[in-house]
Amino acid sequence: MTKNKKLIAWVDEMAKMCQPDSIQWCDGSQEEYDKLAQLLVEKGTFIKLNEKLRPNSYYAQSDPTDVARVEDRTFICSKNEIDAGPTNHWQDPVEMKKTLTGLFNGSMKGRTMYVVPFSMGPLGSKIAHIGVELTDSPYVVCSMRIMTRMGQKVLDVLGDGEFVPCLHSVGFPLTDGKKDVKWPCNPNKYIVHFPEERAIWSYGSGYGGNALLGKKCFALRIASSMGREEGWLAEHMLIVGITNPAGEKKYIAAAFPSACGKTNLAMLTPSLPGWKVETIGDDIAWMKYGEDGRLYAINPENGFFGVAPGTSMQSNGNAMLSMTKNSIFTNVALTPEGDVWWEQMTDEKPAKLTSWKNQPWTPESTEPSSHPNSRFTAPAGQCPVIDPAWEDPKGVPISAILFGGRRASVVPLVHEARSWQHGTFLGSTVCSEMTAAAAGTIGKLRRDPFAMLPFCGYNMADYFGHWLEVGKKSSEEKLPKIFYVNWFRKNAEGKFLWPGYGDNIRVLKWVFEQVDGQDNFVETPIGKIPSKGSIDISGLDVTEKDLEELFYIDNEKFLADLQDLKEYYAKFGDRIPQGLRDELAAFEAKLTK
Ligand code: SAT
Ligand code: MN
Repeated sequence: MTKNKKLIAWVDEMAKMCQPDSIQWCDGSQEEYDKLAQLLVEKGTFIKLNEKLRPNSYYAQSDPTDVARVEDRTFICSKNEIDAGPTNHWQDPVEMKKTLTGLFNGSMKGRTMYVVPFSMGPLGSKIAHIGVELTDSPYVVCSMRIMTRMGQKVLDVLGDGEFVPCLHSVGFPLTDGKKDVKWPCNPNKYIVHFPEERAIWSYGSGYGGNALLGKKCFALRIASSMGREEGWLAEHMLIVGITNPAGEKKYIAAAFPSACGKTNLAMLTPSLPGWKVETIGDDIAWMKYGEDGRLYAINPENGFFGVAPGTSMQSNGNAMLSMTKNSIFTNVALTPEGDVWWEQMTDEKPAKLTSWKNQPWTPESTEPSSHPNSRFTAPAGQCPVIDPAWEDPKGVPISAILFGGRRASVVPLVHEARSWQHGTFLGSTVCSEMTAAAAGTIGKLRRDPFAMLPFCGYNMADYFGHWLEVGKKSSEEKLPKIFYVNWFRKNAEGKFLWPGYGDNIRVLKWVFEQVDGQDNFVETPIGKIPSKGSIDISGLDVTEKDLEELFYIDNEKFLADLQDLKEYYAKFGDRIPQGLRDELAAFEAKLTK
């Protein structure tokens, strides 16, 4: 229970609007979780998986229209439209509140409103922040218990303090004798952020980032805007600890657009003997300055909400081992034994499955058994390579930041920025080639600056400016060094030049040594690249010629990229900060010299 007046008053006010049959304050206990899971089993939302194969785990199929984040229904409602910027959808906050109040009015009739206090980050950490989600979905409550620190212990830490109010309804009131369905939702969806008020209202969806409001809504969109006001960074980054054979350890953070293997890198099994990689987080990093002028990062989350298809013992054994128990699986396939399966989990496809659409499935079926955005929800503490410091309230000192994208050509395996400002420029250039089969789009660049495109809670150009400002608060020696990687370069025959996966440790090793001051680099117009022989290819069948291709820099191609970037920057008009204009001009000069 709580004495927090603001919280009590807010719950009261929201309950008056949403009109639930009852209100339940969640304590976060195992008993409470088990009861809610049992309730979900009775409703048909959950199927309990075979206790012997997957203890204390559940399987859910969503409504087939509610399967992913809805970016076109996601709004940043700052007072002024320009503060949301050209990459976000905006509506006037007063208007939006009116619309939403209409929708939330009576939206929880016939249901329970759960009060879910949660901490993003280790309880009591100076880097952490608290939110409270009100939701009418017990599926969301169960998921929040895995994905965040949740319950009474959070209220204890909160005391009279500030919290981010997060209101969520699936928008399916049980009025006039309406029967409940296994995945209630509403075709009319709104995922709305009020950055000035630091509030989130989400209506109509029960899935992932639309509904688990601690994740993208709070930990990225609202937190990025809090960070801007308070001088810290909320980033779409994994965090890993790397230990070299001498036992020295460094932490790095890395941002990639989707489909670049972020979760795999976060749990990488190194192919180089003596090297160790340990996981702090796979999706989000919050970074604040420590007293020593270094940036310290925490993973604000408590679990992994990972894409299931493609995950296997080969591609990511540590992820597979993280979800052997106490996990929730959504929109994958169900086996006759009461376990889960998805595409590429095993070489051999099971003979018979129930698909995510609840249809019989066989290897002859023309549709995949699992939705491409099907997910596992697993406690981070179950990861076999979870870093011993992953719950350290101080966070871990970040020595390097990696950006990357998927590029078949142009961009080398790795290059290093000349400075924080240059690194910020590199972050702003993050893009991936579209792999969609749609005619004419293959190879076209999708710009995703800092991999934050759908997650930046304010004007993206101001966000670039914020990065430059953060850098000015410390000195280059103390700031993380910034790198840009591309695991996906191909040769003329269309074959990948780099093996990727566990061999990416070879690139991390170079990064580690650069941070250590080894200076194994040569200067190029794009930044520093490894000097000959400084990428360890021992035991690989990568040839010297392959390496040359991996690091080949074609000025003309970079100039074409630069043209595309200029057009992108133009969208932001004069808000692009001077520091990035300077970097762009300097880059162009180097390329044309
Ligand atoms: O659904 S989430 O937003 O949590 C997952 C993702 O899109 O990365
Ligand atoms: Mn993500």
